[in-house]
Amino acid sequence: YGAKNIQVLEGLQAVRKRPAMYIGSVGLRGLHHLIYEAVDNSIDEALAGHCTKVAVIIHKNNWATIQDNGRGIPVDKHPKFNMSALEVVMTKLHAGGKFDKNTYKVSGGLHGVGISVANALSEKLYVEVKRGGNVYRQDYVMGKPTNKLTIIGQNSDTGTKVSFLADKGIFETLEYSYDTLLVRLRELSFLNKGLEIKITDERNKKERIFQYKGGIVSFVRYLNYKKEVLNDPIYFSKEVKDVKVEVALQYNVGFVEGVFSFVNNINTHDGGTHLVGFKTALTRTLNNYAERMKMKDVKLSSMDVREGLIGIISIKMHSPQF
Ligand code: 0RA
Repeated sequence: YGAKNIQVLEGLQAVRKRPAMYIGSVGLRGLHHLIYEAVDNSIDEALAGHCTKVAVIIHKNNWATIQDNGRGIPVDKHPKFNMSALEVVMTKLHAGGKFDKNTYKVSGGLHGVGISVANALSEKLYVEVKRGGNVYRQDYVMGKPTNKLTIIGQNSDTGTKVSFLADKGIFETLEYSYDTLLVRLRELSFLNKGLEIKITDERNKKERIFQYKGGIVSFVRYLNYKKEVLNDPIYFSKEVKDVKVEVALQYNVGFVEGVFSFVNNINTHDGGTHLVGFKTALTRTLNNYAERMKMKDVKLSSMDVREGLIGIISIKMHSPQF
C-alpha cells in the first residue's frame, strides 16, 4: 500500500466557493465538521487495525488539533502527480487515502469528503507525520501548501497530527463547543470498541478520555443508566463479506423506545430497511420463543416489543469509492 493507491478527483477551489455543499453549513455545525473529517480519517486507520488512540485538542485562539497513533499518512511520491501522497490527501477533494478497488473507506464523515475540505476551509493548517523514523511537516494557507514536505526531526513512533485555524472569512463562528464535540466523540468511542478518544479543551482546562471495551454493549448500559433494567444487555454480531452488523439490546421498565442505528458510524436518524427489518425479526423471534415455551396467551405485536427497548444497531460496510 502506498502512494499508487490514491486517486485524484478535484481541486479545492470548489470547496471554498460553496462550503455549505461540502460541510452542511458555515455555522457551528459546519465548523465542528472540520474536526469530524479529521477524526474520521483516524478512525478509518483504527478500523484497519493500525491505530489505538485519537486525541482532539481545542486550543486557545481557535486552533484545533487532531492526532492519532496510526501508520501516518504516506509521504512517498504519488506516481501520477508531482507531489507526495500526503499532499494529495491534503489538497485533493475525495482523496481520503483509501481508494480504488483494492482499498476502502469505512468510517463516514457526514459528507465523506475528507480532510482536504478542512484544509480548504482553514486560514492556516499544518500536518505532521511520524513515519519511517522521521517526522515530516507541511504547512498550508487556505488549502495551498506554503512549503515543501520537510523532515523536521527523528522519531521512532508513527502517527498523524493535523492542526488548523478555520477561516474566519468563511465561518460565522470559530468557537468550538466542548460539549457538542464531547457527545460525538463519546458516541464514536462506543461505536469503535476499545478505541481511546481523548478531548482536551485548553481554553478552560477540561479533558475527558473515552475508551469502552464493551463497545455498543457499554452504549446501551449508558443509555439505561439510572433506569430500572429487565435484563443484561443482549449482544450479537455477524460479518458477511464486507458487511459487519452488531446489535446490543436491553429492556428497561419504562415504555419509551430508544433504538438507534448507525451505518459507518453515522446515525441513520430516519431509520431505514435495516431498522424496520430488525424490529420485525425481533418480534418474530420473541413470538417463536413464546410458542416453543408454550406460553399460549403470548402474541406480541411490534408495538409491544418496542416498549422499554433500548438498543444500538451498528453496521459497518466497506464501500469501494468511485
Ligand atoms: C493511507 C495509507 C496509509 C495510512 C493512511 C492512509 C492514513 C491516513 C490518515 C489520516 C489521518 N490519520 C491517518 N492515518 C493513516 C498507510 C499505508 C501504509 O503504511 O502502508
